[in-house]
Amino acid sequence: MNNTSWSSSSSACMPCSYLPLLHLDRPLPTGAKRCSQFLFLSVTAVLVLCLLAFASRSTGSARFALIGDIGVEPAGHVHSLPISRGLATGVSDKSSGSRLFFKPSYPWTNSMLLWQRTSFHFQPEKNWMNGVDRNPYLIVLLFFSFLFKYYPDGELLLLTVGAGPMYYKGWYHLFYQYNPDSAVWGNITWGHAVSKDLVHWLYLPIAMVPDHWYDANGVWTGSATLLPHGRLAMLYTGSTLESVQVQNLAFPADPDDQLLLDWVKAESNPVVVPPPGVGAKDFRDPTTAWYVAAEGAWFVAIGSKNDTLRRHSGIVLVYKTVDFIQYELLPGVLHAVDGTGMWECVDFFPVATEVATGLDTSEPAGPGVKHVLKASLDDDKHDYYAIGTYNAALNAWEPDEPEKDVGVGLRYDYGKFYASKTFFDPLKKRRVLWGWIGETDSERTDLTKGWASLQALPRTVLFDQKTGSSLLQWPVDEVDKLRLTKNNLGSISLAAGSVLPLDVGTATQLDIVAEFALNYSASANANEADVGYNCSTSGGAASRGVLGPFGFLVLADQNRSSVASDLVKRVYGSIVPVLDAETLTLRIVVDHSIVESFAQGGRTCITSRVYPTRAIYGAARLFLFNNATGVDVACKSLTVWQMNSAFIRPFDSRLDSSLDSPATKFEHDSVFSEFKNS
Ligand code: DQQ
Repeated sequence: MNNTSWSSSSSACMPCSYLPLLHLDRPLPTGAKRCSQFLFLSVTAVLVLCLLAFASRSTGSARFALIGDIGVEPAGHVHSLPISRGLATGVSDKSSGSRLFFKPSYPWTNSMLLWQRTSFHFQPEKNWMNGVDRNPYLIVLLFFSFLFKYYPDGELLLLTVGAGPMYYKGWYHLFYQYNPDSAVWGNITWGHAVSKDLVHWLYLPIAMVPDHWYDANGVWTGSATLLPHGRLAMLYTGSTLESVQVQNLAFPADPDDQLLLDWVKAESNPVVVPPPGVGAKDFRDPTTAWYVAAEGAWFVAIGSKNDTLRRHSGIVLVYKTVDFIQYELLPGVLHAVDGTGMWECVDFFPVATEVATGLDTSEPAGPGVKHVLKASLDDDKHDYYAIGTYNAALNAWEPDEPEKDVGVGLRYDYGKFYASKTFFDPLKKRRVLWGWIGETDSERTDLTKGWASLQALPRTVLFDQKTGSSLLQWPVDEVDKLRLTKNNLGSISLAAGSVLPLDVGTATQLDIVAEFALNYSASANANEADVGYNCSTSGGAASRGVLGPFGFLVLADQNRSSVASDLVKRVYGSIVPVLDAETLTLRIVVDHSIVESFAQGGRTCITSRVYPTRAIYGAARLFLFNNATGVDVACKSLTVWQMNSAFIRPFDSRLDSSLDSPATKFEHDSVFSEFKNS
């Protein structure tokens, strides 16, 4: 690409030395198909987030939107063999290492790699972490755009581009899969950190290590269950000496220790082994148990797969227990979906359908209560969920909409987000979702920088009462306390083919909230011209359609933000329903190498990892753009906050020994009072 100036509007011009966001001489795609569920586009910089919208021809119908974003890709020599030990010990590859095996290495500098470390997302001080262990109560980028097209059947489509903490006696606890020796997966132990607010974290010593035959190959994912009278049962998967996946029980050495520093593994371990017909390496990640009063027992779900009859089904087995030592496998399966393969990190929890509040995991099914089943699909590394009806007596759960079943329908996040888990926070009566965000660079680079992977922002999860068929995910309120300088940029009209630099100061830690007004009549006229935008082939935010894309360029500079090629480059996208009387809203949280986006209050979310080589430190900037050829767009309101850094550091008994706080006074027993007499 040559250094030509480009712009077609009254807004600012940006010189480009690469494929420009607005390349005016490029022919528009014709006869394009409707946007599909996903938008994968190759873009050079870091990550791109796009929104495409399809305007409704009819009135009164629901409108939908697709949102998405783009991941990036450097030069060098073929690196050595991947070091991750996942495949050998019975879990799939956890990093992008193998895919980048033959990519030449980019000469990353220390300052580039240092910049990638986040400031308010949880990550260990060093080395590898992955999915969290559960508890009872858990660019550059970027182009963000919308594209509108009339949809003949009258829907407005907007196309765009873990396991959790537990609350225990005043502290949120996070246990996570951790390799103390290296920045790649292996030697999995339980890392441990505590927080008073889910934002500021204190590292504690490793909670559990592989030190028995039944977990010699790793202390894998587990879940805690708070029992009546403050007792705590921790079930986790151990990979044995022979790499058989078994379930083990552990409990706190001192239940009065608010920090839960020491754990005792039960003498009766393993408490559950793979049942007949289940593969020795396909049986892992026990859920938090839920209490079924009619049975006087606790139920625990475990993910697996059934490859008989070439079904390749993801399945959920349920065990019944009274004492967490003896377990009975219930007949049948809670649920199965053919073709979806191994289900990791299964989660099963109730949601209130008529009130905006979280429910304890043991809340029974009934009027106003539905159950969410979530699985992390080992085959494609995405977290899928469905909302449905649970019948404890039949050991059955059925989705409300079979066509949107687990693994074939909705996802928590349409970007990089996996092995998530929820927990019920009794302090704030909310259900909190935490996802694990892997790297999309190479293992080689991870080893150089000395760390890999982090946690997404904890998200409050609610049933979406407006759609009646999806969840809403939103960063926990405590994240707002990190907001510093507020830039209220008011209302901005953006002509087709323009880019507007936004003066918000340093642009590496931001919280961006925007509301867009869509010009439906203009969109209707544009649609008449039958010029479309195909998400699969459009080339990301750099390509143009009559109606867009439009949105934000995050962590951008005036050239391609990253010239590295040893990265996974990908465009992410999905549909966002925009209902009648709703405007299109968007929140984007930027924290160095991670960008989390929430459309329509969290109806659709996309998380990206980004590794700019240029738009870092003072060079990172924020732009609003409209890449449409025919339709202006109005950003009705735009507010951008600088974000503070969180305190994430080792626990210091001199500074942190005062455990008194309002949270400490919380009587967690009261939450389980319903079980006390059972
Ligand atoms: N990670 C754990 C497993 C789980 C997987 C091993 C999810 O228990 O299935 O580190 O990424």
